[in-house]
Amino acid sequence: SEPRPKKAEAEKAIKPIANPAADDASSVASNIKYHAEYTPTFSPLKFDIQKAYAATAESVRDNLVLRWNETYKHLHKTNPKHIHYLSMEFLQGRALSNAVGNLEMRDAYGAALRKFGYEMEDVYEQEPDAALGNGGLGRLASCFLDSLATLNYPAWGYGLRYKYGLFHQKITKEGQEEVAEKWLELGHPWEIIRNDIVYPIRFGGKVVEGYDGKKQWVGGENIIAVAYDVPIPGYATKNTISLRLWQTKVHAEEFNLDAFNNGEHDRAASAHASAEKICYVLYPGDASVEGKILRLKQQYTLCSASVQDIIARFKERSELTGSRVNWDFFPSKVAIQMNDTHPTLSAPELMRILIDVEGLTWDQAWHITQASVAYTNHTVLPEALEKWPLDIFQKLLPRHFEIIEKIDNQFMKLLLTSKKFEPSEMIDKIHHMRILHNSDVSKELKALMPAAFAAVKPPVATKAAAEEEVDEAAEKHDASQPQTVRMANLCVIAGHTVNGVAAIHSEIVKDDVFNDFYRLWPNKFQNKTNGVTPRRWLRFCNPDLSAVITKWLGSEEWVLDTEQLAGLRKYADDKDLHREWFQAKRSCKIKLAAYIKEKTGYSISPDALYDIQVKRIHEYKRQLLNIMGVIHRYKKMKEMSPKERKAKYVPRVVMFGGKAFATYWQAKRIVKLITDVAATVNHDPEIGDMLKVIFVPDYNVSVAEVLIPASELSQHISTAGMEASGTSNMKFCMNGCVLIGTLDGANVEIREEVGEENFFLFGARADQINALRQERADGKFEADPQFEAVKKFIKSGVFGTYDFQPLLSSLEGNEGFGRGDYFLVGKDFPSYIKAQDKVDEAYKDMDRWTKMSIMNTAGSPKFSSDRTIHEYAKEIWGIDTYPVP
Ligand code: B1H
Repeated sequence: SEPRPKKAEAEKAIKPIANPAADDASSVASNIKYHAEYTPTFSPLKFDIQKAYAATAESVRDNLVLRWNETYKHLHKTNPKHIHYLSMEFLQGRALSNAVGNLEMRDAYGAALRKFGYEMEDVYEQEPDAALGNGGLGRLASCFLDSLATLNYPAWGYGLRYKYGLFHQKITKEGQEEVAEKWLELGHPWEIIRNDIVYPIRFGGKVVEGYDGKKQWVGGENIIAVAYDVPIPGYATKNTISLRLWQTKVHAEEFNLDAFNNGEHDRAASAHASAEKICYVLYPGDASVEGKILRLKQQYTLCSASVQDIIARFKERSELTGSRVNWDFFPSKVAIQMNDTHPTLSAPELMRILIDVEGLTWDQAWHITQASVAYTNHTVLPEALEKWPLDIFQKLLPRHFEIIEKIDNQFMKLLLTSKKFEPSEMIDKIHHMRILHNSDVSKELKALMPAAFAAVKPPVATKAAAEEEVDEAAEKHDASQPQTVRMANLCVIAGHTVNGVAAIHSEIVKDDVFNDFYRLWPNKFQNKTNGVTPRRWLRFCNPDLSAVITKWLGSEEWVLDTEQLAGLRKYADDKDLHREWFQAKRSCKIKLAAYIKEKTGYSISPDALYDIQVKRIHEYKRQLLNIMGVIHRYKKMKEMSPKERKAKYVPRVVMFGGKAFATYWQAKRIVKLITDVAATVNHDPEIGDMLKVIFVPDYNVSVAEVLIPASELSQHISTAGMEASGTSNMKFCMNGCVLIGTLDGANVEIREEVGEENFFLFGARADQINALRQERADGKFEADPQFEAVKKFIKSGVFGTYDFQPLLSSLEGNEGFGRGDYFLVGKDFPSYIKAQDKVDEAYKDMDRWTKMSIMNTAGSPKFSSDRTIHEYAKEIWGIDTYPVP
């Protein structure tokens, strides 16, 4: 490589220009220099790496803005149907490396930065992750945006601009500590404020009726939402779409000058403070009433601003043709996807605006709303299906409450007359399916109910007696129970489509979670198996393996057409490919080892098997099963001679990463157990490189980009039926990592695609789980002696003095809250250990292992989010591709 010139010399040699850089190093370099001088966000004179990052980002942004404006113009002119993806979470990660990759300008930017004495990778590292999400659900939204742009679909992403992203995780002697995250502190070059895109948002107040009978929502707290747009470039296309993030604030006039001058400084700025706190953090704790109100305000802000924006554009584009706005066309121009129940309010908000502001009738508005919105369910965990206390909801959103009440009544009527249920089931179905839980049934409905009963019951003697019976049945559930608004029920009722996120999950949605709704509307339900973008998750994060793939497939077309990866199958036994594949994997492992050394101080050998489990810490994901398996292995090793040890096991590094919700104590104890086990095992001279345990702190998108390429075995070991899909499983699979897992979520489909001989399966199946829990409750469960020995080993204090009893108690007893091993760790333990022994067996034969690895990448085409997005586009949204010419 060429020698690096001195920085000062290099800078002088480059003339700054303002236009976006062309695809050559010197034009890129002058553009970077231009920004260092004329878009300064850091002080002049020095050009340190931070400034290099900022100037490079701005230079790349020029390119994106050009494409962005062209895309907007093209779509404005052609006016096709757009998808609007509403999500409370977007886990974007870093933008610079991704944008340079999608623009296919890696070489030019790399060479330009070298002229200034910097390596591109080091400059990339300067960027903090945009972590506006918790985990899989948020990252899925970001992968979807990448695919929507890449495939040239007309699309918008809508979210909130949280001031603090997901907390940073610090690992101390006490376990996990949370530290506020500050992605905006040094400025965020990837966002552009749109000062002209501002919408009013109201909370509270009351509903008044004008003499024309029209409802009006007045008073209350009034704030505004301002648009910040983030460009989302497609790969190898001009199309660049927007992620529009809303920031809450109030107009300057709300600042109370009088109060301020009277010394009441906080009161003077209270309107500002109240508005701004809405966008402070992602998922504020909602145990308190205050917390619930804030969370609901966040959700309403996202929905109201986005729906107002969508409507404004619809009207603007209708008027372009010179005709009056024809609302009947709305569903042929607008699709709205609700990412889980968090954006549910977009449905009643659309109703409100259409009726109260645009003057449509209820029926018109209902038809338009239903034809536009659709709902994705991401979980079957009952605690995640959102329910808002009715009183809080009604106070904060009185007009929406009225609208929901009417939707609820209309739904109950439909149910009563649907003939899909036996009249004898009807009261229970209403109780289970209606939106307003435990709220009174209106008179009108009560009048309808006797008819429902009459069909099966002997005729009741008098009308009064019939009514009495109905009253009794209808109110059976009402008494003294908390009244709530069930958002999932509203989604299913208001949306035209409901989808699950993996085949098995979508079956559970139909057979279990929403079975009654499925009986009523079988055609509403679909499956859309998740996917991940092969750009970020293979091409960019794993250049070593990508180069091997491209060489053997003869082109880089697989980046857009993952089906081509299947072409690797025919070389799966080729010794030359094996050698190159192994080398690529090894180079990723060496990079990871350096990263681990830097972050944890532990040294790990690149010759060991790298075994990784990264995801949110949750009991159902069973990191506890993994660490107890590690303890079992450690204990066995200690009982063996070095020779026996080598014969049975291969050297292994077991790595964990993931954050626990701040108040999820059991999850935090699991983190503590992992780090305590690591502290003992990693310092045991008898064990050495045969076993190392690593907790990688502060897992996020960028950390995943280092871990996943280096992984050889990855663990996806949730209790069957509980993980809706999982998406990291797909990323590992693409990167030639073999999975150990249960038949849960997308594992089922991954195993089908890669072949069962290339997947380590264990554990109970989803359809056995209920019976197994019952067996346990009946006291019929026989404990596994190895599992009991592991518990005893922990209790003996080998891993220190921390009290793990509250954690171990969850595995003991037969039933009860937090007891009785609800997640069946003990039940699945023996079969897990067997599967892990098979892993060691397989890894001893490097040819066999490398073939398994190749077969995983070759079997991964289905898990591209491009496939997923094409399916949504065709089967749910009804949108077409519009490449910018
Ligand atoms: C998933 C969530 C989720 N499902 C509530 N549900 C949240 C629910 O802050 N909240 O209130 C946040 C997140 N996240 C995940 O979605 C599933 O567990 C994964 O299995 C799935 O792969 C992912 C994407 O579909």
